[in-house]
Formats: sequence, structure tokens, C-alpha cells
Amino acid sequence: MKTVFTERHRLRNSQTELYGGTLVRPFECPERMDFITGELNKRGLGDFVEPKEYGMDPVLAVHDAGFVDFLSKAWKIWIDSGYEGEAITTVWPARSYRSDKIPNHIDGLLGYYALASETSISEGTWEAALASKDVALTAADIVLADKGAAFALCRPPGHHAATSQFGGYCFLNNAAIAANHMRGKGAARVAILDVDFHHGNGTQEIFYGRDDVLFVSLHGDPMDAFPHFLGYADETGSGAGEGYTANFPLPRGADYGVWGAALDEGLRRIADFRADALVVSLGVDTFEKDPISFFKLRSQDFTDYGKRIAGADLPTLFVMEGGYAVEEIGINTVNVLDGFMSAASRAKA
Ligand code: OKP
Ligand code: ZN
Repeated sequence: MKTVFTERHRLRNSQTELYGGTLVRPFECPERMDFITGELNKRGLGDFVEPKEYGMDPVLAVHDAGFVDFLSKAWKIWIDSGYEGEAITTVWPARSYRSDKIPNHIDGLLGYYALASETSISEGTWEAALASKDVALTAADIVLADKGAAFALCRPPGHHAATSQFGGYCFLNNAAIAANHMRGKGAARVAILDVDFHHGNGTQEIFYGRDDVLFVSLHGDPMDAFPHFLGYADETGSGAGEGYTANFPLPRGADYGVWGAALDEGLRRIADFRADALVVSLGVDTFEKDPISFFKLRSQDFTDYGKRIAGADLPTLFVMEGGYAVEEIGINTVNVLDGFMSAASRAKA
């Protein structure tokens, strides 16, 4: 399986994350990629491809133009306003405020376009986000051409990024951009399986009213886990999209028995949908030692679920999302890909 990757991810090198009342170095750090590329090489899977440039059309097909324009300029506006640290959101259009005003001041702009305050915008963030969506699009085209499988080693991640909001370490929704691109290129129906520990609120929102993209997500119950305000089981889609969103919120301490049963149910939903292609939002923060999550998957469980995903027998695009147990992120990620390839006939393409 080819891995699409670029060193340009290093342009995202924020030094601040607001966490537990202090500013810490972000969990979502560049070294994450070093452990994954290192493990791919170690296990003979280091078939790396550089991304092509796709421009903005595939981005603007899923994201709001004002939002994209804001992201492209946010760092400059922040610095020009005289601030010295990284751009951290401090105010929002909360329930008692209006939400129809897009303020001029950078503080107001950040609040309008942010979902959360842990994600600082730093110099180079936009350039890294652009490279990341190109990684996803390049891998999507490989999957379409081969009717096989590919790994988009994206950083920054994307599944929290909504039509017009960033946050949860995400800026552009790589998986959504790629899935939508595949839709326009011959895959009439695309299923997205989000196995990151956190609910993929951005991906869900982008496709909520559509019946051509099925969104299935397994995640920590939002009553107890980020993003808290989306990802409940009663969210099933709207209008034409009714029945095309399926959430599996799972409790604290969920082990592979519990998680795997939800996966099997999600895979049944995907089989019923009769998809032409599958996009897997691959976060490995379900791992027992993840520092910010509460599931209990062991490293060997990742191999097993890679095999189960291969059972869907679909052209498959893996898109990297989260995973913060940095020392083990490579092993767990590559275990999924390895398990998938060991069980998939079409993966050899
Ligand atoms: C991004 B991805 C924990 C706060 C969590 C943000 C988590 C973003 C996860 N107290 N903050 O889905 O892996
Ligand atoms: Zn996550």
C-alpha cells in the first residue's frame, strides 16, 4: 500500500495548547509523524509518494469561502494586531449572543470561526493544512485509479473541521475533502468510517443532509469526551440525509470487546449502504495508553480491526487523524494497515 506524505506537515509547529488551565506543548506534535514513517520503514511498508497540488476547488466544495479566506490570513491579522503569542480564541457567539455578525477584530473573527480554544493558530499552520489536504486528495486518486487502498498520512488532522469552523487540532477536513472528491470521480456512494476516539463532528456536519455519503463514527460518549456538543446516537441525518449518519458513542473504559461489537455494527451499516468506496478516518487514540482518551484497545487489537475493515471489500482510503501516545502511534497505525493488507485481496494493487 502506498503512503502519501510530505515533510511540509512540520510547518504546523504550534507551541501552545490550552489544557487544564495551563499552556502546554500540543499533544498534536510533529514527532507523531516520525514514529509512523519510522514504523512503516521498519516493517517494509515505506512506499512513500509526495502529494500533488490540487488547488482550492476541492476545498471550497466542502468548506465556506469566508472561512477558508479567514484561515489563509488569520496569522497575519493576529500578528499585525500587535499580539505576541499564538492566536488563541477567547470569545464566541455563545447562546445569548447573535451569530449573524462576522466581526472585524481578530478576537471576534477567531470566535466566529473556532469550535474550541485548545487549537492555537501559529505561523505556518495554513501552509501545513494546505499540504495535508493535498496528501488526502493524492491518496484518494491512487485509490480510485487502482480500485485498491492507500494511506494518506495527513497532519494536521481534519475530522473536527466543519464547513466554517476549525478546532480540535483540525483546520481543513481532509477526509471530507477526499470523500467529496471521490464522489465527483466515479464513486457514486462513499462511506466514511471514523474510528478516531473523538467524534468526527466536522465530517458529520459537512455531510449531514446528503444521502450519497454515509458517515459512521465510533467514539467516546460526548457526555464525557470532546467535542461534547455533537456525536450522540440520536443524530441520524436531516432531510435527504436522514438515515445516513450513524453514531456509536461508547463509555469510559470500553475495551476491544465493546468497541469491536460497535465496529461490526458500523460495518453492517456500510454493507447495507452498498458503497463504491470507503474512507477511514484513522485515529489511534483509542489505545489504552493514550494520554487524552479513555478506551482500552491494545496494540494487537489494531491489527484485528484492520482485518475486519478489509472484510468490507471496498476500495479504501485511510486518512490519518489523532493518536497521542507518541511512542506507540507508529506500531498501532501500521498494525491497522498491516491487518488490512493481510486480509484484503484488493490491497495488493
Ligand atoms: C483531536 B482528534 C481533553 C480535551 C481534548 C481536544 C482533543 C482534540 C482531538 N481534556 N481536547 O480527534 O484526535
Ligand atoms: Zn481523536
